[in-house]
Amino acid sequence: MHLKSALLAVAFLPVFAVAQTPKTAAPTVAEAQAFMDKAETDLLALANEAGRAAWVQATFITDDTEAIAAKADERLLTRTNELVIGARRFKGMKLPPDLDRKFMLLRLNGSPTDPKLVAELTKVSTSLDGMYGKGKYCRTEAAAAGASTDGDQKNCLGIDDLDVLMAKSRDPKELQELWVGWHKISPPMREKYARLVELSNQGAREFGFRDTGELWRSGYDMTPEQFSAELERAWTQLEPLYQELHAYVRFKLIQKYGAAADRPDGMIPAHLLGNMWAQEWGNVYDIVAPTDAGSFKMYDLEAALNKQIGPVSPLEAGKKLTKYGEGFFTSLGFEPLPATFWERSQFIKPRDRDVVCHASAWNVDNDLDLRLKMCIKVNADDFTTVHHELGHNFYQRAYRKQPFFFRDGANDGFHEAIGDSIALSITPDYLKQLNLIDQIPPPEADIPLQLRTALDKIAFLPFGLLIDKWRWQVFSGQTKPEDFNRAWWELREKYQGVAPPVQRSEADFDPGAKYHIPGNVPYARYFLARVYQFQFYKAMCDASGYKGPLNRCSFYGSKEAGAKLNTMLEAGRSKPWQETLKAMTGTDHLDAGPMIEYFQPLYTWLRQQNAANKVTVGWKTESK
Ligand code: X8Z
Ligand code: ZN
Repeated sequence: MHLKSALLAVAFLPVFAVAQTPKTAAPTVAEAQAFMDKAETDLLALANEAGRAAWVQATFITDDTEAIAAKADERLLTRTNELVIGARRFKGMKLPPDLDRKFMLLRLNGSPTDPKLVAELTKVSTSLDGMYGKGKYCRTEAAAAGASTDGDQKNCLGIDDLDVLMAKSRDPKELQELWVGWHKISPPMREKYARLVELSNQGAREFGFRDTGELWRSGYDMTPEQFSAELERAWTQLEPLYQELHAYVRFKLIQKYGAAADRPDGMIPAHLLGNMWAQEWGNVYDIVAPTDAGSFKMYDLEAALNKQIGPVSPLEAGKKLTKYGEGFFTSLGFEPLPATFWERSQFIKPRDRDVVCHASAWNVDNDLDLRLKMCIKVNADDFTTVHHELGHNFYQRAYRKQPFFFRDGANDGFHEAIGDSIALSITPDYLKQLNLIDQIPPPEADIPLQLRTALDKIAFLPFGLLIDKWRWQVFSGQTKPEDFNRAWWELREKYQGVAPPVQRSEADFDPGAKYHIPGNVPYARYFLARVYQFQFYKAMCDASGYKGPLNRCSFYGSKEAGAKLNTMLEAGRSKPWQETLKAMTGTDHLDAGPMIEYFQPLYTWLRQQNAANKVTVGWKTESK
């Protein structure tokens, strides 16, 4: 199932239905089992229909495909509602553990029970997704003059093109122009988003949750309060590392850009970090590279990939980039992807229609119909993203034999972490084995290499945390629609220490310019994944017999690491994630330890640099 459909399969249950349930004899375990069997059969069929419709919509956005996808989601949600209501009969019964767990998972659903409202919810939700997919920034002739874009004749750029320009441009004026241009796609989403929040909350409430945020936080085999506390605990462990990185990067950006990067409050302007959302900063490595790394010069992965892939069509290039990811998994002992994956995936942006370029991985029939949907460009970011997405696909295939309710990640953070834990093995050793680089860098390259990784991994943490902090406030009503943008920037300033490049107001709707808000995809999963992936990576390095500093480990080709991973993947969501994690890593909780171990040398180095440069660590915000 497509991840988003899985989450849309979150439905509701009306109170009046309880009263309508005829009074019968106490139900038996056999009846509960029969009820669940039927539920799984029905939901599988409806989820597959919704998955197929969602695929066509995401790869060909039109009013018709939106209507078809919304209708299929409506059918899925309506049936889910009926089942959650029907399941009330079995509440409180002593059931075999697997059956009990399936009922628990079924109850993690809640959408409005009024048919009109559920229809409206799926329409609003599909339409927001389409608005993001269709989003473009059309540059004026003057703005585009001198800029290297491969946009179409009207100079209209989709997010795939903008990603490249944000990564490569070193002109603060141009970066600001692109940032402002893209953020114009979202004000028209504001009203619809506010309605989505109302409708989704109504559903959650009908089913006994305080609001949609609480419903989302309930899916982690612990209470919602415990879940929030887990996130805070991990963030507290990692925040000092983020702060040092922030201070160092800010210092280097000021050296490069001068006044354009220098704010008296100590924050970094959000357009200067090589990424539209300042969520990952690896693209500005060249600006912040250490000057004391001896003769080591960072390799240019993009150039190396392009050279090896050769002068082929963009589609061939996209497939070849994907093959690197598949090759890693097969080296661990996994079967190659099915032929249909290569036939049915969307590897590149089609020339003549709107699609959702934001990368995703699908299993359209919850069996072997695996697909990737990307608008691939051959560069370092998409190389990582391909591994990320294939992690989803290999997970989907591994748990496909589980019953329907267990065909999912142990939790959604696991799903997001698999491919990334593989991508951590893209070390110089690995790149050398693939003939992408000629020489293994010397030991003094470790700090630069760790810095390059930290710019993506550590820089992401506060962003990964704040997106759902914003949404939880919105769902709970603490943040009202008239404060959407103010609350957004308060969190971005507080957690990330980044500031908007130009004045913002409630005429803007900046959250809507980030896919997961209009896409309605929960985001705490990515924060979890940033931490879990180092736990998984360490476990697989250990399984492969690797000894040495964690950041140099690659378990490429290790069948032992692969077997360990496969055991975790095959289990799907059949057990509480704590048990699955324990079997994999020996630990039963989210643990920042391996991530901190990985970056320990860099942390020491950053502190030395910041002290030597007399840099103030931290920043001031009005809300702090
Ligand atoms: O959305 C994604 C994946 C698809 S699940 C490409 N990611 C987050 C993002 O882009 O914001 C991966 C990293 C974080
Ligand atoms: Zn993902």
